[in-house]
Amino acid sequence: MSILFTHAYYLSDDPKEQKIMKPYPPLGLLYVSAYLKSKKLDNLVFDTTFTSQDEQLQYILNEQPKIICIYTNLMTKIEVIKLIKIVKTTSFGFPKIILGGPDVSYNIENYLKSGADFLVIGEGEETTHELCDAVLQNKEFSTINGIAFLENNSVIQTPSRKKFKELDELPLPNREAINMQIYLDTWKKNHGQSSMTISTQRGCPYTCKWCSTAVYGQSYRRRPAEQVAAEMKMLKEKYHPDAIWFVDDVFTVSHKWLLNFKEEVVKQEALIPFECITRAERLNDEILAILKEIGCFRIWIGAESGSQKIIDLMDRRVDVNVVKEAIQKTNKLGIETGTFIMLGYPGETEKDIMETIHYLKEANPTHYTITIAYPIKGTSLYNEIESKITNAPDWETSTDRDIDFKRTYSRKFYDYAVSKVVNEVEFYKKRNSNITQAIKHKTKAFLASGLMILNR
Ligand code: B12
Ligand code: SF4
Repeated sequence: MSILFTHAYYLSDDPKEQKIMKPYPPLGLLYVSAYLKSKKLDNLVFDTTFTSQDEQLQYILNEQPKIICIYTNLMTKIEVIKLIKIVKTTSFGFPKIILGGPDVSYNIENYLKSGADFLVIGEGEETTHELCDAVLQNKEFSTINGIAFLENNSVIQTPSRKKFKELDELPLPNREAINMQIYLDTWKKNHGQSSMTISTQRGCPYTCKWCSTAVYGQSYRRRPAEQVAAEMKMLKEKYHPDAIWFVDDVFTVSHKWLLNFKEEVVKQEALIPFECITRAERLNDEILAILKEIGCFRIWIGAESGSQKIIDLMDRRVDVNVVKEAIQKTNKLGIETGTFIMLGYPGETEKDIMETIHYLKEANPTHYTITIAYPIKGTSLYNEIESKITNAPDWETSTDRDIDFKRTYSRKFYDYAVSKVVNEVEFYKKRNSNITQAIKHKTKAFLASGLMILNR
């Protein structure tokens, strides 16, 4: 086979995820593979999640593909580059390397100089099809929109490709090409229930400064509700998942779509319990009732901070009280809630961190995650802090997560701030039910406060 799709995420190399054990297949790559297949460009998919790089290399050695298309994101980048350097040799037949995915758009020169032959910028389906066809037929490729390549060591970037308008024309992700069962079994073994992903939406119309819009831009396009329900019905019959995660940026952004979706899942008997991410101001009593009715068991509602000042600095365009109320209302309905917190955003002070603790106590989400803010290339946040970068390690062997910049306090301060937030919130939750545990958390929070002072 001439074309191989692969990625470079190896679960066995990810101790953090080995504790979480909620793996999902690379959906975007499966979308592109399916599109090529629908255009009669047969291709193979080698899914690395449950394999090692050695097994992947052996596979490539056996298949000797002419083109290797690799999904690249911020975290898998280092492994992708290692992979390129190994396969661009005689024993692998010098395949052409095409990279796509969210990390390539703003790191064009670096990826090309690391050995990639072509980058597919933005949505992958049409561009990868035209590019693979040109490479295999030895046709001119410089007229293809949405790509980048090197010519005489200079970067050539062709005009951007128009976004795919009619999402219903896209074939479903090529899930048959990979071993879906191993994902389902891993979930079942670790959590008692299995889960799969579905994408119904492309793009997000909002402007949060730290968020990467490298693939879909500030667009909003939606698949017809009827087609999404049909996909759920198919997954239900073929894979029997216990749950679905809609990987959409703002699942309830369109209330009209959600009403249609409700009708369709009921009509097509396609209901599968699901979780989704949305924004607080796109929820109201009616929408929450609909979500509950159609099997939504968890809603992730972003706030990122309990301080309105920080939310505004992020250009998140939401009122912290609206987020708090949305979480409280969702809890009351018996739907689990989750929220994301970011510490160390430029401009954040201790007062803002205290407001975040207060917000978490009052909102009381079932789950929350805390990230120390980092600048993804191409985001407004990156552009804002670029002149304040204090640590930018070698590009090929580090990720954007390793970039540090001058913040209000030292980097160490924020590690202790995370501990303070977690322990204050745990103290608050346990103060009336488990006094021993509560005291333990209060002591840890006290210690963290001391270390924050020392590391200011
Ligand atoms: C689901 C998801 C996850 C899941 C991944 C599970 C999985 N295997 O799918 C989990 C929760 C594990 C996750 C983790 C992380 N994620 Co994430 N995630 C997403 C999310 C919400 C959806 C991805 C998706 O399926 N989209 C739908 C598909 C259809 O779109 P797509 O993947 O972009 O594919 C299109 C193109 O990229 C391209 N394409 C895709 N693959 C390929 C391959 C080739 C060869 C080609 C040519 C083209 C191509 O064509 C596709 C179709 O047009 C996106 C946001 C988003 N809306 O996309 C963030 C997103 C991808 N994640 C992001 C980040 C930062 C992370 C983390 C680093 C977060 C963290 N701090 O830990 C980790 C990294 C994990 C890891 N080790 O890789 C960023 C990526 C930024 C970047 N520059 O890389 C995004 C864009 C979020 C954001 N807006 O900032 N994530
Ligand atoms: S954080 Fe969510 S709402 Fe904000 S721009 Fe990104 S996807 Fe859109």
